[in-house]
Amino acid sequence: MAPRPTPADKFSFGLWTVGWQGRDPFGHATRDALDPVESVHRLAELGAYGVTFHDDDLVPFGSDAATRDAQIARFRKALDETGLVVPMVTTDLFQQPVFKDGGFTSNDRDVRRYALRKVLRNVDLAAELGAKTFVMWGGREGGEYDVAKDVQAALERYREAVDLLCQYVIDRGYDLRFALEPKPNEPRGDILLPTVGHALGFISTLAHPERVGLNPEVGHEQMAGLNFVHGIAQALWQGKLFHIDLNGQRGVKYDQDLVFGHGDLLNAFALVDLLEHGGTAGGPGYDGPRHFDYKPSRTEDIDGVWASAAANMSTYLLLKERAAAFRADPEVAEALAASKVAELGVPTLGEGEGYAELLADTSAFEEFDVNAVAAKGFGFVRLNQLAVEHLLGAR
Ligand SMILES: [Mn+2]
Repeated sequence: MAPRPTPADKFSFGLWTVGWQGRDPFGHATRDALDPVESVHRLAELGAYGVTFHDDDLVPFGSDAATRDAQIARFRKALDETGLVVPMVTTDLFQQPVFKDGGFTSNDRDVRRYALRKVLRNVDLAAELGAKTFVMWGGREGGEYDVAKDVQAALERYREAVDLLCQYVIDRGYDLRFALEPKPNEPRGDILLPTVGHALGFISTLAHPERVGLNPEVGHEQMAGLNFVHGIAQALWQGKLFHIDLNGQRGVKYDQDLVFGHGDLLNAFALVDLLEHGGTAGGPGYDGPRHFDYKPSRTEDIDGVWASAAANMSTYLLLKERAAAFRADPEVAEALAASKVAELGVPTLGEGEGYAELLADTSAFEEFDVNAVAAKGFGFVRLNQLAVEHLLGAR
């Protein structure tokens, strides 16, 4: 039996996830549009604690001020009725034709100024609704033709935009941080800030780097053949995991946005173990929202939409149970010790030791038995098999 989620689990969903109608480049919608108010009620019934949105998910693009106010009021009423919170808000700078060459990094300066205005308006709404994180996925920031985009200039404009937004939230006194969401490609042939590593490098150049972190997505790293757990571990290590997008992806192909765990299940197990328990050697875990950015497959009807939403949460909770059992198993503790996993947390140099002391230590080199140490195995396969047996419920 899958455990039942409660708001204490901090599960959240984007309106665009359950609201996806199944339109893809090859086919029409397979489901009717969902009213955001209905989504709020259904997600609350399923045990979620939060709901997130792009501006245009909540208020159709181009609506007049009265329509916008009325729609926001309906949404707030649904939040009040259900107790759902809005931990994160994001801006759509990718669907409208005006953004076909991007928002912050469009070659057209007028488009860049319009994009900034669209985001600033949405930052005000995010603060009003109590969101703590403002995600920026630059899906259209990129290109297809190397000669048509000056990437250095594009990064300069990207930085200009993020610096301006940071200054705005600081001046307004908003308790809001920004989280960049890397993705290698799709919809652009190549997207700027394609991986966790690229985004971390970019953040280090900003005027207010402390205000800006990451919102990595499982599938986005795995589309590039990268190990998501490694990316998350580095983001945690640098204090930059501000938010996370959980979903499933099967290898290097288009962005599948499957249910969490419906891709690389072993990597998902290690991810939940890391988020819940931190590193074996004592590095930090994660206590923010467990946000699902998935798409209910277009083969599903509306009942399948809600079943898939529930499946994300069930899978997470099952993996959390399995990871706890793994951590509590004395045989695992013994295997972890045999593999010296925690020993990596011990500094390579001793207290107060520098290169002079290291050079003077004959046991580190002159007397070090290279062949004896090289002959000894690490036992990593046995440890991984214990993880597999816990994951499969065999222990
Ligand atoms: Mn995705």
